[in-house]
Amino acid sequence: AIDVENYHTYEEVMAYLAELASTHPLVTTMVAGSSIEGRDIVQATISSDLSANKPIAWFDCNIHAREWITAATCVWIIDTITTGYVAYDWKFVPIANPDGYAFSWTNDRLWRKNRAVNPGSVCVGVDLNRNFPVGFGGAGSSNGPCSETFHGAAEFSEPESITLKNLIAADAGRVKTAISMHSYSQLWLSSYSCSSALPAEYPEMLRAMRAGVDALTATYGTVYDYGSTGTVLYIASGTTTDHYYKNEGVVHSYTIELRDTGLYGFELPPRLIVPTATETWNGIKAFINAI
Ligand code: 0X9
Ligand code: ZN
Repeated sequence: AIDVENYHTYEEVMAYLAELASTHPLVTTMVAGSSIEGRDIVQATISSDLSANKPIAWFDCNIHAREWITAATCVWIIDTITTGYVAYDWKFVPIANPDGYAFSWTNDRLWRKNRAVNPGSVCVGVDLNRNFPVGFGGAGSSNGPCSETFHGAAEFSEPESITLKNLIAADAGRVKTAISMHSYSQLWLSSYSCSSALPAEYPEMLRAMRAGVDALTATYGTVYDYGSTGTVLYIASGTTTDHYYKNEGVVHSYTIELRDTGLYGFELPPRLIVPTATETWNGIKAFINAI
């Protein structure tokens, strides 16, 4: 069991997932890859029948180290759906950037990137959400290793981004929706993020995002904006969401920026974990019903 009302270290989250897998019939886990410092990148699957090849709802969480509410929300959702939402298989990478996450606990609460040593630079880390191929190296990313949005030496230069790429590719054709959990800003974002261009399926994406946001807001009145990243937020090149959409054909590929809008920012107090997760889950359920 895990105390979902508090934030937890990497080790605590991994211990919880291992315990769930060994005690809960619907839950399996797999080590999908290793971080630069050798930590496991674990995917948890919740399925009532793995042989049925159901559509998959897939989540990456905490690719940005300091965004602790995202792992906490994914853990809360895992804990909640172990009672079964059987039309889908649910897959989560609760901590997609284990080294950065651990560093944000021990050294620097506001660390964002992974912990890659950058040759020729004293600065550490690659922004994993700039390390994917769509628009790699373009607007909203930096070629400077000291930048918070450093895209890395090449697309997929980092083991953490390769791991997510492999997981999505392994389930190609079955992933009905892929959601990257981030914080903060209260936004539900679609492709494209590498430009202000709109995908061909944008009307369908808007309809689905609206269904999710309406149910999320109906929970506690939390206001969300939604739309393509390039029009609602800012242009960001080399992101997960554009990769899942453009290269893996997942139309319902989104980035959700969880609470808040800046009062606490990345340091959302623990008392807001359960409300944030509850409203987010209501939004995701309504969104899933709409697609
Ligand atoms: O800049 C980012 O990577 C994300 N914002 S954050 O404050 N969490 O760092 C936004 C990325 C949006 N990307 C896509 N929708 N693909
Ligand atoms: Zn983020």
